[in-house]
Amino acid sequence: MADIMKVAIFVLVCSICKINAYMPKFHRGRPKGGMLGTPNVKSNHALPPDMWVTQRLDHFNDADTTTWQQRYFVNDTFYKKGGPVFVMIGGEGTADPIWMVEGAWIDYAQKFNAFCLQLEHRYYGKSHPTIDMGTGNLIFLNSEQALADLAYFITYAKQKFGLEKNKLITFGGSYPGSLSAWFRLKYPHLVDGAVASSAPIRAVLNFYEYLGVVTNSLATTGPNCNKNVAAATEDLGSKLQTDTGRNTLKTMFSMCDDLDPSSPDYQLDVANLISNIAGNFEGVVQYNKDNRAFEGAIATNITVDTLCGVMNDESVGAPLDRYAKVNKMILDAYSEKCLDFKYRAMIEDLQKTAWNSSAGEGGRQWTYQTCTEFAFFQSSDLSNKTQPFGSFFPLNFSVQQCIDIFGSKFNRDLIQAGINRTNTNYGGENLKVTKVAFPNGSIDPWHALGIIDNSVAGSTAIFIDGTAHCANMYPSLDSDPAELTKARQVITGLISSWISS
Ligand SMILES: *[C@@H]1O[C@H](CO)[C@@H](O)[C@H](O)[C@H]1NC(C)=O
Ligand SMILES: *[C@@H]1O[C@H](CO)[C@@H](O)[C@H](O)[C@H]1NC(C)=O
Ligand SMILES: *[C@@H]1O[C@H](CO)[C@@H](O)[C@H](O)[C@H]1NC(C)=O
Ligand SMILES: *[C@@H]1O[C@H](CO)[C@@H](O)[C@H](O)[C@H]1NC(C)=O
Ligand SMILES: *[C@@H]1O[C@H](CO)[C@@H](O)[C@H](O)[C@H]1NC(C)=O
Ligand SMILES: *[C@@H]1O[C@H](CO)[C@@H](O)[C@H](O)[C@H]1NC(C)=O
Ligand SMILES: CC(=O)N[C@H]1CO[C@H](CO)[C@@H](O)[C@@H]1O
Repeated sequence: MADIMKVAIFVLVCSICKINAYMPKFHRGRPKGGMLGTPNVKSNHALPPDMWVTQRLDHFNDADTTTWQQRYFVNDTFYKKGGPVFVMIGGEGTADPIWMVEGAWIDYAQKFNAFCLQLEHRYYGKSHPTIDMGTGNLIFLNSEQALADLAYFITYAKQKFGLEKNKLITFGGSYPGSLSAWFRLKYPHLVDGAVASSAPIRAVLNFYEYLGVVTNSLATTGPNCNKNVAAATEDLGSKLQTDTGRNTLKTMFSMCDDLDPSSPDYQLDVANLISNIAGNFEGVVQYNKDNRAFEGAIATNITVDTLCGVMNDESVGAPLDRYAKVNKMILDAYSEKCLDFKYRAMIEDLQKTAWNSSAGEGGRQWTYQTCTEFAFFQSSDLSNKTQPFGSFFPLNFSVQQCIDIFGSKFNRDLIQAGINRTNTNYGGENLKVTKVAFPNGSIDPWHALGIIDNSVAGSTAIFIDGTAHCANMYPSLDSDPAELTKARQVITGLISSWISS
């Protein structure tokens, strides 16, 4: 049953990506499907059915009584009377019921006899508060409304399932990791402890540090990988200057279209092209070896070692040939015939407002949240040439997308004001919160915006050397690094102390 569903999902996702691949595989640090991937396991368990809760559209306007239906899942198999309630917080993609039967939190649930719930985030998956994703309708898409959804859902579910007196722990990875910490901050009477995995808790306009961590991660394989990427970038930059060079690049990188310097979009096309090529490395680093698969389990065998193995392989040719080979490897893994880089086509995809449009899997919604609340723009602006991907996709490139997708109002000032508001509202890295565990991985580019030491009194930073984004959430394997196993044990100890105090 689960396998049939996974095949169905796989076919669906892939039919979308074949019809239309203008949306990069990796956009704003987010792979299609969302930042927390699907556990990379073949599950024999039947998946629980969709359940629905009625929610207010606007939790902050008592005069607006409009409601909508939000999806959630239940697994009560492990529950024994008096056990805790565990809530997995949904994020910037469809909530996947496989998390109800697999993952580290399910192991904890078994150990602690917990009642498990997962709530899908508003505007993602099947949780549609408005008729479409028109820009005017997206004003109800933000983290504060999502936290209020969670508060009303928890109150409702505790009553419905007779769990009023039970302790409650929230779980989340990546953006939902931040929600997990922020929920404990805003609604401490509803939650007794929180696990906030790889949580970017500080909003920031120019997240140039991201490529810095990617660079450091590539450097773990030795100094040559970054050197060869830098050499490839330099060659690429000079080939862009001539017609012959541009034609060579088109063939080498299997581009779908010609690079046309007379087009008014030429600079944006180049920025998009190079940001997509760098995205090959970003996506692999962000999810290196972490027992996870997104988009139907493709490309999980491509690791940092694979990429750097190719970049350092002189038998392939010059560094630019090796860079092109990496690109081909990723295109093949996703069954894409050619590399799309047309900026306008990508923007048109992201402008579509129907729930069933290709960017409706979450690309448009997450872009809106980055343009209004968090930014996290992964630019190539790292100073002093300390990353090897060139300076082709500056901050301005990300800001321009907000304007082109949502309208001229969504300019840099609006984005910066949103960031200020987010950090004022939650505290940024000065977040004052207790009983929250913040696991992060040393090679995860997002850890640069996480809690980086035990400076948050009453909460616990858990540093996992050598792992990537949200690694501690996926099912454990015998082959897991000792650090990861230890992190899971620390989390178990914390949960035990939160539910017994
Ligand atoms: C809960 O998860 C366990 C472990 O995967 C599974 O055996 C069980 O069928 C699940 N229960 C429900 C109601 O989904
Ligand atoms: C990854 O696995 C696929 C399918 O099994 C295989 O075709 C591909 O060559 C593998 N790639 C690498 C880099 O090992
Ligand atoms: C999307 O939904 C609309 C209206 O519900 C329908 O007319 C259209 O055919 C659907 N498009 C796709 C690609 O499924
Ligand atoms: C630039 O990087 C080099 C080598 O890493 C370092 O020696 C130099 O001080 C840096 N310059 C600035 C302005 O940061
Ligand atoms: C980005 O730079 C281009 C070219 O310099 C300029 O035309 C455009 O207005 C800039 N966009 C933003 C949002 O600053
Ligand atoms: C955001 O905050 C910074 C300082 O924290 C301030 O200098 C800036 O003017 C603010 N920007 C906006 C648009 O609110
Ligand atoms: C909370 C946490 O684990 N922080 C770690 C994140 O990564 C940095 C750098 O690798 C560590 O220094 C932090 O301790």
